[in-house]
Amino acid sequence: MTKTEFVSSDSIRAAFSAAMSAMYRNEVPAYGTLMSLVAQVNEGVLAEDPGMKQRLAETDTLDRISEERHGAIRLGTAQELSTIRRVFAVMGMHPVGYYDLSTAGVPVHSTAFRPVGDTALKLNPFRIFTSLLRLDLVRDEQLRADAAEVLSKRKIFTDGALELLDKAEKQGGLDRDDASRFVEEVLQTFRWHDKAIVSAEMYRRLHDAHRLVADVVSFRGPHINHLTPRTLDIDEVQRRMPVEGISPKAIVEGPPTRQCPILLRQTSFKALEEAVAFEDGKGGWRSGSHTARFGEIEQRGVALTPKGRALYDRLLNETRERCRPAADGSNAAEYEAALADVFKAFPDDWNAIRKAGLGYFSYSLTPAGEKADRTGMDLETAIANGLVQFDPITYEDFLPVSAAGIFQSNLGDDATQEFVASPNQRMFERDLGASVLDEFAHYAAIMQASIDRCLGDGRLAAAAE
Ligand code: OOG
Ligand code: NI
Repeated sequence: MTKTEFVSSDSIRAAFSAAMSAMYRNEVPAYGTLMSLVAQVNEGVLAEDPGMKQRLAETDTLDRISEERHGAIRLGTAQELSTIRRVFAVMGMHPVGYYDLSTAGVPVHSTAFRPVGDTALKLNPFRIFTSLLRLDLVRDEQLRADAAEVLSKRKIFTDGALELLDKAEKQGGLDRDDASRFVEEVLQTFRWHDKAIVSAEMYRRLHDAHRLVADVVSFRGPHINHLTPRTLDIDEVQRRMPVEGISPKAIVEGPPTRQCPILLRQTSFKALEEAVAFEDGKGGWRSGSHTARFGEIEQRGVALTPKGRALYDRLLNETRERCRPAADGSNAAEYEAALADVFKAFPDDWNAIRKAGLGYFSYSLTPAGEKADRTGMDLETAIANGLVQFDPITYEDFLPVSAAGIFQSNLGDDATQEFVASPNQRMFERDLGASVLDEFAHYAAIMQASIDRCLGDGRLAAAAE
């Protein structure tokens, strides 16, 4: 009997992300325009910075520079969430982090399904920010019951996807043919449906509760609501979007432009109003519209420690107290100036960030370090003597305030609503059927492992606390 050859989960994820990209460009032409703009800007940056080009070539990421980094979906039920967890696991994507968006007036909580570990991230970094609707935050009891009823009847996965999912779990993998069928079947879950599963009246009631409630409940499935390629110069893409005829959101979310990038900066073009049909109750259709889908770009920097993150959060709050960005962009310049000014308090030098314990770094021996006798030397002395070097660890997760900004700008500018903040990670993990990985613990472990590799031969004494 011949042994079945399974396709790696990394290559299933790569095929899935390529299929999503093709589908989305086809469904949302403005997204194709954004992709070309990103590719042009990235080429321009690389032409001007041969050093960066070489580093990217060395780490084998140059050809994939403008590929998608993430997308997002919004689910309606615990059952959908736990099944999607199993589906993503087949692609090597695991839940990392818990995000409570209720604080920002959005009735969902979320996690990011993503590859974990350097090799998997390098092979294909695609992740899906996945939100679960919180009907418990909707006040109108009748509406809550009606929405739950609609959601309980829909089936967001094809039979083929579910069969192959079972097979993958039983066998511990999928062969080439099954893997490509799996990608095809799973892709169907994320398609756009221009026919709603509710009446215009029901849509209106859901929409009045919150636009996002209408977006989740009214359709047959969780359409992918955006995809996000990586840009090497987010400010430049933001500037050039209007030239290409796409309308950017008012400001870039996250930290300001810096020498040493931290966390995540992102921006998007505003969601498009699209034609949809609602049930008319007589077996026919009534035309209407729905706004949900957009395109986004991201630029990532170093992952911050809890201390660095607390400083980031404090400075961001301080900025927003000085100047709250208006959705129409009227005070965008003022906001950017305030952001740059307030963030002067965040060191903008890798070694300063590292020494202040604000960021996570990966340590390695230099060629001199490999040869030197480092007996009894501590980490800082080894660095000072050029025996150990350090590189920033890239932040691979998301930012709740930025996510809320992205949600808001795509829900319409008047959509800000108050919900009582009520994080409920326990409920989320119960619905997910698993616990989420703690992002800080994860980065800390990567850093510690790199220190241990430098200290491993026992010639270098531990210095990092
Ligand atoms: C998700 C928004 C979060 C991001 O980049 O922060 C997100 C959504 O709109 O469903 O993707
Ligand atoms: Ni996003």
